[in-house]
Amino acid sequence: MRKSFLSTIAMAGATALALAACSGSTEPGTTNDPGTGGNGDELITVGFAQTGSESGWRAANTQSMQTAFSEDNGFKLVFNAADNDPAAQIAAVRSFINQGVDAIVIAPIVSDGWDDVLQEAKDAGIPVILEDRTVSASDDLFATWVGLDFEREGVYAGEWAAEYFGDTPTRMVVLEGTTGSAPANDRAKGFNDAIAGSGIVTIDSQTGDFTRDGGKSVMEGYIAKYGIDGIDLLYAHNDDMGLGAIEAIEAAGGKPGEDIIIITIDAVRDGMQALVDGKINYIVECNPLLGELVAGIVKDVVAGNPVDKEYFVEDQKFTQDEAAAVIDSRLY
Ligand code: GZL
Ligand code: ZN
Repeated sequence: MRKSFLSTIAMAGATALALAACSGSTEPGTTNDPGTGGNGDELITVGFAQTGSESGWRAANTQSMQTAFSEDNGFKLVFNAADNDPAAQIAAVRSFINQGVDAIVIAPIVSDGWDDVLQEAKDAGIPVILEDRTVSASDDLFATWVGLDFEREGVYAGEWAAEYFGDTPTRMVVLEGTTGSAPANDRAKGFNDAIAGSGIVTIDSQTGDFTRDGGKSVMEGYIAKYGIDGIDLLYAHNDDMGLGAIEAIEAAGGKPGEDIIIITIDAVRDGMQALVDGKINYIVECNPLLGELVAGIVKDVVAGNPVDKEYFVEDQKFTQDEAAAVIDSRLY
């Protein structure tokens, strides 16, 4: 019985292939192929909804993703950068659904507001893979999240600050990441948990939207309000806002890394250089090189192989001396 059952399947399969061939199936890799995913020689069409180009980290992440999702690797990449605008990013995902891509990858700008469009992708049978940040929608609406442990990054930063200041009364200002984004929420939580019991007090906390300009203008406001000597510590949720703040501190005649101790997160090249130069005191890495891992997982998802619900990439952390030792060998 079993043998004949299998041979029936084999026959059906062969017929289906023959039909597809003689019906002149559309060019491989075009977006209206019925099933471009899975076959060895056809390109997998992937819609990638990137946040935008707000920081050095983002540039490194985009580069990593575009390199991994190449035609040589079996992909046709449809790329959209949403200029840090959540509504534009959701519209981009909707257009991927309408194009009938084989899979959608999203680096969600903010965590909320994703339920409807993720449901639409699910109804269209298009798997969604989150990279970098994640969403608050239930996890049956996406195949997996390939990201970073933002809360742990905040803990690493807070632990260093608590160690450095101990119970000395310390006035801290914070440059928060994009309001409502997973890294901003979790880096704040991790840091605040880690400094509990220390002498560090948050005197102000506003978003600089992960950009240098944002960090610079918010820091200018802090300096106008408190004065350089009214601030002991700056915690910036990414290097780029920290670098903008450094410009503001120096413009006001202050010495970043001395008058104001600075801790940031990312460890991109410019941040690591400022750390080596003594203008930043401690950096927690946030690894943007996720492309290879995400591309491999997309292939598994499209092929119907089981995948985990989340994959974390390890982050390191650096003092000024540690940065000097590694800066020339880093990939970003
Ligand atoms: C974190 C990433 C953040 C970076 C910022 O993984 O989402 O967004 O920390 C980037 O530099 O803009
Ligand atoms: Zn991170």
